[in-house]
Amino acid sequence: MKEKYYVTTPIYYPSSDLHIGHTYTTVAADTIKRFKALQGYDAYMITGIDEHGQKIEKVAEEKGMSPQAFVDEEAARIAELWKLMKIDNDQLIRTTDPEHMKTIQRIFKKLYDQGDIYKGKYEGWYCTPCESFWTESQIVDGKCPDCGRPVEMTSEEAYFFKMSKYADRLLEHIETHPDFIKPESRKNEMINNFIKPGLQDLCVSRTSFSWGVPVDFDPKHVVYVWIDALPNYLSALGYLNDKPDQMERYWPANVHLVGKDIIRFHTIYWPIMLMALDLPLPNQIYGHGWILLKGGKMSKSVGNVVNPVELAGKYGVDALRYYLLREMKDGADGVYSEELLINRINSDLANDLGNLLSRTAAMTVKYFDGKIPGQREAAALDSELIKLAQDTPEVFAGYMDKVDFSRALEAVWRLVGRTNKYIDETEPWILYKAPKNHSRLAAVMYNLTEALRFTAVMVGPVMPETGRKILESLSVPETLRTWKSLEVFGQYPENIKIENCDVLFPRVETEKQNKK
Ligand code: ME8
Repeated sequence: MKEKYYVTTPIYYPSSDLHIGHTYTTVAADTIKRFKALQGYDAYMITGIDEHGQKIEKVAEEKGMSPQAFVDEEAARIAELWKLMKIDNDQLIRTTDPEHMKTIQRIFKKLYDQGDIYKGKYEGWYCTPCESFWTESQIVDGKCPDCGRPVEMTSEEAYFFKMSKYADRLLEHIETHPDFIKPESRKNEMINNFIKPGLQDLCVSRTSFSWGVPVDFDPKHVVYVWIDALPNYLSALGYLNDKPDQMERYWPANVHLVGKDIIRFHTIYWPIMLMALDLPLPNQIYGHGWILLKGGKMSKSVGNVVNPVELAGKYGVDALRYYLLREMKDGADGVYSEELLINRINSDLANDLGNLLSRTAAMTVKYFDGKIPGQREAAALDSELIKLAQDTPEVFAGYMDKVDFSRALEAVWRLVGRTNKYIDETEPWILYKAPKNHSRLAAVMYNLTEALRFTAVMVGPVMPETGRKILESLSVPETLRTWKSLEVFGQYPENIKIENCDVLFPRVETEKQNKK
């Protein structure tokens, strides 16, 4: 039986349109899933929508809609966006799904029955747009420390989760599992800023609004935000609900991919909730940085967002996927710029990769009518290219497993660059002139084709369409499109016909370039 790999994204708020920040996380999770599936894992990926809460209630009201009608409409749009972005998610979890709601009610009851949740009174500062409670010491000049907008003092009866009870166990887990929180810097922040100073009990119900999962044994309360949202990773697998039970198959998650804005909830509240439920903890929570615009963080509530549908329409889905994964580095913040995106398309995609494919295909067609002869003469010059091609998959996989897409792609582009250089070094057009050199020419074309096969298999998880197009242009048989097939260079079969191919990535002409 195949080993499993379970990867998740946050479930996003549908209160306004999703932007390239959400697209980044989802593309990243999809790429991990595709890569693991390529390696032979039973890979499972979920994403979803966080549909409850006061903010959704308000937005729906402003639009003159019921909250349910509003979230239904948004969910359909989000599903479209992920389809456009070629996201191969196994489920799109919605917190309004009846099965998810069952899970939440049963978790709440279980935690209440065992004494981890108790009834008390909530008094404190509340930021409505962020749906966050803050203590006196956390607010900054009377404003929300996250978004800088005014907070309101609230007081109401509420249920609380005893966080502090599990703090020591959590700290020990984090300290004994070095990969649990990544990148490293986020781990230190969690330990020093949140866990060590002491955890406060978490407010887990509200009575001031009703758009949420009702607490079934005390229905004037609705379950409050994090305890409704986080268990989506379990409700997807049928935990305490009536969906097919896939807990044993997929839990614990291999990686929860999240932005740094919600790493605290995923590395503190979530593991504590799991401990209370007596469930194993996920292997890793990876908190990536933010995509910033020149002026600061892109955010739905600030309204300065970059629309992925527009970008994909203008530059292509694969180009956008590549740009996002290549430019975001080391889990740090990255600044979005259309100019950089265009540069990546023109240099990495059109110039380096696209030209390599079109030259290779065109030369094979011109010199050998598309069929590389079996009689091939190797030369010393080949070994460097072959070695690099053979070594690259391992380097690539090492970075992919560290969620370091940028370096993984850099490794592939080293191979692409080396392959282009090989064309310059071997000068196929000169070899072609003398028939006695044709067996040498055959070896050159063969090595180019193999190097491109390796490249295509590796880029496939990042750019599914591009990977497939390259493999199809080179008529690579299915059996040589697998990860395992990259173990040995030189498997490309004889008597396969290569055709001239369409341009992979058209160059983007900009006004600046036209002026030159
Ligand atoms: O927080 N750069 O939903 P949300 C990079 N519902 N990533 C970004 C980003 C940016 N500028 N902006 C958003 C919620 N993201 C909760 C989550 S999970 C159980 C509940 C991505 O719609 C990033 O993954 O505010 C971030 O963590 C997430 O979207 C926040 O989405």
